[in-house]
Parts: sequence; structure tokens; C-alpha cells
Amino acid sequence: MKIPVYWDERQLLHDPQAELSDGRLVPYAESPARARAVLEVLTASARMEIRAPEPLDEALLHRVHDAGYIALLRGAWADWLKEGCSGDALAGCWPVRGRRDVKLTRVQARLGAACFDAGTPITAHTLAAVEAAAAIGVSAAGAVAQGAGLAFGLCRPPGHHAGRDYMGGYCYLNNAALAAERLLAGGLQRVAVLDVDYHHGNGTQDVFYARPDVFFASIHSDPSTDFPYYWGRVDETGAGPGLGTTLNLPLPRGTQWAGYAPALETALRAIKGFAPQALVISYGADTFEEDPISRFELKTSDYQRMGAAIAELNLPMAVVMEGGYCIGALGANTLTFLEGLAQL
Ligand code: OKP
Ligand code: ZN
Repeated sequence: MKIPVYWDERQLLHDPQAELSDGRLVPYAESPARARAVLEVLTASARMEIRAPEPLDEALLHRVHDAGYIALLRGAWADWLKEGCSGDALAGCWPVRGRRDVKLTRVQARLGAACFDAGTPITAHTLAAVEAAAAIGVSAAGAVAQGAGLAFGLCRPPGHHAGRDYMGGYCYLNNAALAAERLLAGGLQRVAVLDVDYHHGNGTQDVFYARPDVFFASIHSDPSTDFPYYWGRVDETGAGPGLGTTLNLPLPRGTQWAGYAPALETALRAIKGFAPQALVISYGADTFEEDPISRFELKTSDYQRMGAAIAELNLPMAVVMEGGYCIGALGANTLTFLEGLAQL
């Protein structure tokens, strides 16, 4: 059986100009070339079958994201032009913590209240790309709900930093959270999300923080040194009915496979203890040794090990693409991971 790979060309249309990095405006790292590189390698593999996603289910989208936030995303570009702005739509004014809730009309202001960094500019085609990525995440989960043992959503932009009502870190809609909700909508009682991106998946954590039916485990660079800074510490374990269903495993910069493997084993043991019926994997290849914005030191062959270890859970798996910025190795790293998961 071939591995279904969901893809939509519209994801390439999202192409912001620049981002802030160490106080400089630099070319946007989350570029269309990333997705093209992965698509090219997966298309060339006889093990993969490229498929178009199902149209995005509105009810499912509203289960994960706030209606006002969805409306903001959908209207932002037109509102931005109406306000006479010409660059990418990007906030320049943010509410300070504790600022009282005020009614905002200007999109310039509303964007500021709905993002936690300057990494999510909105362009003319961002909405189309973001909705395509969300549909891809849902479709990969749909394939699993219908019996596929493994499906891959080649999502771009990524999603794991996006919360119920906010964007940030290149993410607008949470593709992994949507995938988990799709599995639950298909009749499952318990789903786990394993996030192996270099950066903590704060959006996914927030969406499911008080939920007893979704276990969230993340292995990431220590937030005391790395983005997203305000989430991802070990004492964040869930709240209310979701207490104990969040597991954070921060690792230091410079981590290699020898340091990564035990954390992965800890995450897998905890997931097994939760007894989920399916697994969503937020896959980021920015743990790679040559990643330009990250500081772990995994090698291409380590992704085979990572995939094979996760496959030991013996769960159906919907994988969604998150980060990974070493474009030259992104395709090979992703294919190697999927081959490990499929135990090829
Ligand atoms: C998105 B994903 C760069 C500033 C930080 C944000 C990184 C977002 C990563 N010096 N930029 O988790 O790969
Ligand atoms: Zn990342």
C-alpha cells in the first residue's frame, strides 16, 4: 500500500517578503521553496501517492478556531488595502499583558491583538494557502479515519504555533489540531498529538490544554533559549479535566540523537499510558544539524530511527508538516522519517 500524501498547489501562493530576525529584516525563512523541495522528493518515491485534499469542513474549522479570529483572517487582506496599506499585512501595535479588552476596528490593531510575534504577515494569497494547509491536515486524518495506517499532510504554512484565536511563528491555522479533531469526529475517544518540531507547539498545547480526550507531547528546544519562549516548560501539564494530558520535554541546544532518543522514549511511554486510538504527528525537520534557524544536531539517518521508534506504538498515524528550513535536505529528511514510520 502506498502512503497517501496530501498536497495543494495553492500553498505556494503564500510568499511573505520578510521577517524580523535578531533585529534585522531578513528574507522569510518559511518559503514556498520548502514545500516544493519536499513535494519533489516525495513525488519521485514509488512508495508515495500524491492526492488532493477534501474541501475544508467549516464546522471542524470552528471546533478548533474562534469565529472572530477566522473572520479576521478572512477579511484581513481586503481590510488592510482599505486602510491604505501596501506592504504585507502585519501588526505594528500589540496589547501589553493585562491591557483591558477594548473594541478594535482597524485591522492594524486587530492583527496585533491576534498574534504573538511578527512572523505571520498576511499577503493577497495567504488565506488561500492557509485554508489549503488546514484542509490537507484534515484530509490526512480523514484517510486515517477511513483505515489508512499512515497518511502525510504536506502542509504549508505550518500550524503548531497557532492557537484558538491567535497566529504566530509562521502559523495561522492549526493543522495538527484540526487533524486531531477530525479523528475524534470520526468516532475515536482518545487521540494523541506528538510534536517533534524543534520549536514547542504552543498553539496545539493551548487548544487542548483543558481537554481529557487529547494528549499532547512535545520534544523541543528549551524555551528559556528558544522561540516561542513563553510556553513549553515541564511544569505545563494541562488544566482542569485536561490535567496530566500535556507533556513537555525540553532539550538543550546542541542535542544529538543520543540525547534525543531517551526523550522520545519518555514521550512514547506516556502516549502508550494514555491509550490513544490514533496519533497525530507534528513533524518538523528543523531538528536537523544544518537547519539555519535551529540548534539541534540530528542527521538524516536519525529520522529513520525516530520514525521506527514511533511506529512501535502500533497506532494509525496522521503526520502533518511543521517546520524545517534547510531546504537542500528537507525532502530527504521527510522521506526518511516517513519510511521509518512505515517500517520500510
Ligand atoms: C516555526 B516552526 C527568528 C525568529 C524566530 C520564529 C520561528 C518559527 C518557527 N530569528 N522566528 O515551529 O518551525
Ligand atoms: Zn519549528
